[in-house]
Amino acid sequence: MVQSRGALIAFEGLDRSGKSTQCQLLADHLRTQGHTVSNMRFPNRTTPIGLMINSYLAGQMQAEDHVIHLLFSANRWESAAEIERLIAAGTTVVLDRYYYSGIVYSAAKRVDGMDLKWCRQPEVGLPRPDVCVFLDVDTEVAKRRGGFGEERYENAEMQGRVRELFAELQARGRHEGDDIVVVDAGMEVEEVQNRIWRVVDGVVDGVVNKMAAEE
Ligand code: DGP
Ligand code: NA
Ligand code: NA
Repeated sequence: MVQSRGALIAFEGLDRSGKSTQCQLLADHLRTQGHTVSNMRFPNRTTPIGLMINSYLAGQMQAEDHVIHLLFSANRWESAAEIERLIAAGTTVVLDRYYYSGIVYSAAKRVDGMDLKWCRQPEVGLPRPDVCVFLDVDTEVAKRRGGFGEERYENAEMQGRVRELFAELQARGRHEGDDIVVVDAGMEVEEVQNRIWRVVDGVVDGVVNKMAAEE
């Protein structure tokens, strides 16, 4: 039997949506089912470009809005070949943020000419997820979870616009092909986890079974 490919699963959400925790829990869950799983997060702050992004987010470096947009995108392209390689080798890859954040956070700045369409262009051609799970919490819930941190973008106004734009991206996705599944993340960790499994298990099975059927 030919080795089936791994699935590519992206998680998105506001800051403080519980995303990073859920990425880890999902990876553990898939491993107990016998899958090989790799976690990645974007921005990947360990590369030279990622270090610049980290400085920008910490407010230690200023950058023109188009420039930082392209750096975030470049930071994903740095890992594109690695993602392709892992998936092809049968590893399921779980991404903590991906190009959906890239599109939405920049568009939320309301810079002239930087609309969703413009912001998407540098992301075109990146490995496409089998599913994107958007963990939805309202900004009040997110704030109550220990408050937004110190980083750029972690304020109620920006987060509110980001949430609206994710909803817009999801609505368009039905026509434009980005499959974003919204999961209510305002509940206890276990309940959110169960809802995510219901979505992801079906997608992962679909990827594996489709490969088996094609053999
Ligand atoms: P995190 O490490 O998940 O807390 O993400 C850092 C912050 O950067 C968070 O506020 C979301 C934002 N972000 C992630 N990806 C992008 C991107 O591609 N473009 C922009 N402008 N912001 C992003
Ligand atoms: Na953050
Ligand atoms: Na995070």
